[in-house]
Amino acid sequence: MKELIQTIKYQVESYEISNPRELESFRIQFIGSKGSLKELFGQLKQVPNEEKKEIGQLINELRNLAETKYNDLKEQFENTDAASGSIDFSRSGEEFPVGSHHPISLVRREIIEIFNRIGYTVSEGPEIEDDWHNFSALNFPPEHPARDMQDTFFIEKGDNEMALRTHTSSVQVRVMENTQPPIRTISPGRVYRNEAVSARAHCFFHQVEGLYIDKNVSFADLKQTLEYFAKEMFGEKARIRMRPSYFPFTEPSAEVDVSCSICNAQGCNVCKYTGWLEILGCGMVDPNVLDASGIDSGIYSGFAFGMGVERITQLKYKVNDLRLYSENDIRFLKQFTAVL
Ligand code: 2U9
Repeated sequence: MKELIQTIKYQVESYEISNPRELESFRIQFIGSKGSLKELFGQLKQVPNEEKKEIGQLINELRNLAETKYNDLKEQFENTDAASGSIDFSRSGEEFPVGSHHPISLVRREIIEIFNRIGYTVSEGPEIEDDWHNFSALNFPPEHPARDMQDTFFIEKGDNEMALRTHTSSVQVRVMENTQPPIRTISPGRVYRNEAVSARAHCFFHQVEGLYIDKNVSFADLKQTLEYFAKEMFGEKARIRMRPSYFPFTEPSAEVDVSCSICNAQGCNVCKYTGWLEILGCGMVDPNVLDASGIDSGIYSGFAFGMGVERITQLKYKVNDLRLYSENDIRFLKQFTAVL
């Protein structure tokens, strides 16, 4: 028994306490209702009568030792409390690192907000698509090169051949299948192309595609909408121009350039001395596409557009290598800390 008391005395003396949490652990271990001292007092009953007095005294001394240590430290910690005035409130706060949003997220959010303001909702859909939603419903002819292994990642899924979507138009096909016009929606999302990775091409990137279907929708509506977008995104001075183009899902189709904001359309190395930068593609939805998804092309017409978020980000933040977006280099990412 004496040995046990000696061991616990040594533990009490050598117990290191530097904060209130450790002090509480000390209390529980030695003084508390299930602590060592309570146990020692319990064992005193089994001590022969002639030794009881001496052992009892040793345990009492040990209890005093533990309680004194506890009370002294408790007082010490309480005195360092704010109430005692010992905290210096004028001391500058500790700095803690602030994270940043990824530039693609920032720009995607900005694009969404711009279209939200003129009544567009956001639609999302699967990244693994069937042939119908990714190609056939969008009027891709059977021999179109995009249907080739070289351009698209195909996935075997049982008997079904599926593909990683090559554009988010597939989401809008699903919207058309499930909703009657008026439809006014944008679909942001990640898309995949079977390309060798370089500064200018990647095997995945992000798109925002837009779709507007109603009675009497015209090319003039499309142009006005995209001019609004360009001014919101690149500033009041921004102008757009349209060049004829071709896509299977729109007719007529166009590519859209925005005036170069870097040189005020005067010509610089970014716009290759043309004063213009390509930002998106667009067109009137091909009547075949409307009919394929159950929308009567005799009653309704619509326009659609598509843009790469990386491209818009490149122009807005002057990022000239696509690989930077997915390499997680902290030196690149932390440049966006201040942008909300
Ligand atoms: C439906 C019908 C038509 C979406 C459109 C484009 C033109 C276009 C490219 C821009 C750069 C893709 O990211 S990119 O490589 N997109 O040029 N996209 S029209 O047309 C649609 C969408 C949905 C139902």
